[in-house]
Amino acid sequence: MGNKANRPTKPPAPSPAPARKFPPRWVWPVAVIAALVGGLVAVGWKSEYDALREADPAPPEMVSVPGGTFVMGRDDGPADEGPAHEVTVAPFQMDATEVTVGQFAAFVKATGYVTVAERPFDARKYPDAAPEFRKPGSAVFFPMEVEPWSSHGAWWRYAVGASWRRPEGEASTVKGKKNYPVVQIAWEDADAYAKWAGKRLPTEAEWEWAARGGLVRKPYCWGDAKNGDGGTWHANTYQGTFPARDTGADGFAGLAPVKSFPPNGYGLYEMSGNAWEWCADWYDPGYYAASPRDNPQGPNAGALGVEGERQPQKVRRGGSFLCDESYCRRYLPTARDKNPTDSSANHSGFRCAK
Ligand SMILES: [Ca+2]
Repeated sequence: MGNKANRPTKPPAPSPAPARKFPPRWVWPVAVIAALVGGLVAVGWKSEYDALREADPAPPEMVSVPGGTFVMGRDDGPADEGPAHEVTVAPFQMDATEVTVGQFAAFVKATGYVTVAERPFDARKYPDAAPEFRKPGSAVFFPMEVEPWSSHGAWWRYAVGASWRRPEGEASTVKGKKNYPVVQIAWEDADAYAKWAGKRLPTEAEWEWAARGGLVRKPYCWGDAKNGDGGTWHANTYQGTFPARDTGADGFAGLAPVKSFPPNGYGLYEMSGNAWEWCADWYDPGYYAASPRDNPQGPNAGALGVEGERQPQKVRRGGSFLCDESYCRRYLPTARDKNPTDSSANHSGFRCAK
């Protein structure tokens, strides 16, 4: 029996609000969003590896290259390698290796230098550029199944975000590659580094003289043997089916760290293969017919319209890890190549002289 007086005279109070659940319901969507954002930041962090962490403060090793007279070029090769002609070069110093990622990082760390590939698109300089070229980036090699002679250069793609810090494009880094040649270097970048280091780029004549390492009119920088004959590899080039598959029989499918192959007679490493090396000279395919005998410095200006290129071009030498016997034998000491001063790719680097 209940006590009537105690009966409620008012409607029962609403039951008390249930105790707050912990964690509250809103936590879960927020946590999911936070995890997604965190994941994206982590991925971004990975691609934004700070290349300056590779900076190597040690100055590049240089070797003394004696002066001398030699036969530059050849008459039995591509037209621009002739005529073979005598040239005298004064003694000079040359970097023993291609400039490394570590050495270039030290330069950028000290100066804040921004390479051509990293700079914002310049619409005044390239008013006709297609939309895909209007973001900073550079050329990257993509292996593909094509017949190289009928698809010249099809294996080059413009990769947004490619630069010396990310040589193969946005997802790549130079982490742990301090001793690899720096690549994605335009002539302007190489020249800027050389000036900062109190050096200069070698002339084309110095380069060829140095590449021969004291040998006289030999087909290769190391002598007569083909690269890989008898299992001996002298340079980092391309084996397999170009441009589809590099077997890396020489030990490297792609760039090799500097000093991976034996030096030439002057103590210079990888003058042949690995990365292209910019020279000081403008390129003119007919220059050898008119060049001076003593210390030629190249023509006063680059030839225009060479192979349809609208800009004047600078010489580069030595070939790269993409040179192969079937398509591009330009790792030979006489072989010439050229590119505009603002052009870079993941096989183009440099070394300095003084
Ligand atoms: Ca190789």
